[in-house]
Amino acid sequence: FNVSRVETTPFDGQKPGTSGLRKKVKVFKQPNYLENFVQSTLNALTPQKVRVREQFVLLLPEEVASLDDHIASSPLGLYSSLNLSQIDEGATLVVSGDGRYFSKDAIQAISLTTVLYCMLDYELFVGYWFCARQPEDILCHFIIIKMAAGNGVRRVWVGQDGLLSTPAVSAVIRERVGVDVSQLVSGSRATGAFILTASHNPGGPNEDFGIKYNMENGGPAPEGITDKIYENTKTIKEYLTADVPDVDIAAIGVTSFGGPEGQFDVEVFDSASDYVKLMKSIFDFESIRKLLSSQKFTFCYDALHGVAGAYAKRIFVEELGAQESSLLNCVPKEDFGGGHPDPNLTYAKELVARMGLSKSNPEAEPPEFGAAADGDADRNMILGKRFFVTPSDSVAIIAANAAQAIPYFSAGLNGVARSMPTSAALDVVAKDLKLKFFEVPTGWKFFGNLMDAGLCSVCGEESFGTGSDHIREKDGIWAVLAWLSILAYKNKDNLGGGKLVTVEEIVRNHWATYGRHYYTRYDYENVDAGAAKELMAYLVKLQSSLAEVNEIVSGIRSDVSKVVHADEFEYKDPVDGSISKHQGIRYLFQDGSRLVFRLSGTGSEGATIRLYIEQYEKDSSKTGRDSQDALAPLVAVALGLSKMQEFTGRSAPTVIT
Ligand code: VG1
Ligand code: CO
Repeated sequence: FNVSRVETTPFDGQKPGTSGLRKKVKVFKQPNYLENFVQSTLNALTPQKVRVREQFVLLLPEEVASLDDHIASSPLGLYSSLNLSQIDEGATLVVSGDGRYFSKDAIQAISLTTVLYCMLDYELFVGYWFCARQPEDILCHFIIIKMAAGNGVRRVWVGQDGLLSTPAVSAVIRERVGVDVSQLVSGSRATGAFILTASHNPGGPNEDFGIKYNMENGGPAPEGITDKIYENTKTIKEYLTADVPDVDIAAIGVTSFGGPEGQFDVEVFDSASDYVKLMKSIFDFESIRKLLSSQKFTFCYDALHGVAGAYAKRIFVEELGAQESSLLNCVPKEDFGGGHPDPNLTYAKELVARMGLSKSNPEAEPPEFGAAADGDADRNMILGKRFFVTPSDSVAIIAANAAQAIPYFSAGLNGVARSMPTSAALDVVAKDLKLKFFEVPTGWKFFGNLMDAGLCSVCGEESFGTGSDHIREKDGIWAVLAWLSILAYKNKDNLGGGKLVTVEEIVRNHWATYGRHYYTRYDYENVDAGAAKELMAYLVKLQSSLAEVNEIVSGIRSDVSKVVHADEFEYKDPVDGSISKHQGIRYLFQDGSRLVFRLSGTGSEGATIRLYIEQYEKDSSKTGRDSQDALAPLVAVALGLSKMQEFTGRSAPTVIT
């Protein structure tokens, strides 16, 4: 194939948000829009990450102790542009030798940079979560494949039909099981991924599309990279692409092409097998199978027509013996069947009704356990019979039970972490189990560094995201398997005779032990962006006088405690020292209650204001209240303090979770 340079001009607003770039489909469809973003991303990576080819061996003279010494003593400074630590850790780099005469010169002659540009191998993994969403999605695959070829990438991996869940992409970057390792320099690892998803946002010609880049650890690109990508999008002048013919991504197999820099392969592989294998290595499938196939236990899983459907049948039905009728909406659809693929009490209507939680339509005998996923299957909602588990409680309960119930954690947890707006239920467990604990800004990218450094095993967000260090994304099906493991463990002696321990009992017992964090989130979607900014600015300004704040608070409700601290959340990454500012406005009360205000970074239109409300109740006689009742005073304070209606014109939120 031939490579060509295509001239282009920048687009405004290509700033990756909380989780990549998300825009309306029609925005993405503009000529060059996607190409600009992809090229800007490739340009934001070190050349080594994109163009590394073939393993190479350097013969070092014997008197040179290490490559570092050698680089330091290089008279021509030929290595100066090469930072070895920047080379993809997966690309196997072997440097050794007998040091005979001329070795030094030979090494100098083969400029490392030249070698890296021309000879090192590299695998760029393009993971698509949902090929057939739109004809233009398929087009989108081809655009990226061609650009990858044009940029000197050696090999692209694609899930069959372009389907891969976000957690499966993360898993596959980290390890491709069953790949012919001898063909890959970096063993079974890839160096990065483009994930095509707008996650829980609706899909279809008039809805959202999205793209994000994940790094070689399997996690979302950190802010340092996304900032660079954004800068690149503002100045981009050209992109590279190749005239590679379209590849049939429905058929498993490798297609090879010859290009100016050598061979380029596109490999299409089964979307589920790597992920299934990983899950089997984490959980005790045999004990979950006993539970799921027991007559006493009933189960229901709703994929909301997202990509989780591609995994649900394999895992829950084929591997674990659940009834096929327990799967709802498990056929992936390009528009999610017209629904909003967000697993919460508002949007997962069918599941909510089936679980007996819909007031208008109480089901006679709901299943014992129900769960749902979002479009790209990284989110989860956990339900018991007529019972909702808040995501903040869910991660705390998983952490409290992991070591007993999940083989992967049998040696105990390294530590736990939550996003700032997530309730402090996890904090209490961490304290009790004497675990390291971290509070990070919203967005999964902040957990990755902690996990890479071995500081965190289990983490979660209030936004229905739960996960562990098995990958570097949140994982919807993992969370369901974690809950099923806990249920299987607690019921291992009850499956024959005796009464089953229910989801509700597990949660209520947890509250009795640790206290309960009443929690709710109000979302005001598609608010005028200017009005949302003004509201946030007003809240920041208000923070300068706690006396004034408390006067307002007590004027609204005399039965809430005092605000003792208010700030804008700022995070210093303990691993790389990077600082993230303006991560949400917090009002902290004397009794541990909190109000948090944030602007969403995943919307595609207007602004979304998120208001998080939390109150801690230690007294076990008071942990059984209805959460909206318990939180009513704080809600009133939050709405009054922020002048929500005045700024936004909204008398009620769009969604309450
Ligand atoms: C939301 C959630 C956040 C989550 C992010 C991505 O972000 O609040 O917790 O990590 O979505 O989830 P924001 O900025 O809109 O509040 V997903 O399922 O889109 O990958
Ligand atoms: Co998602």
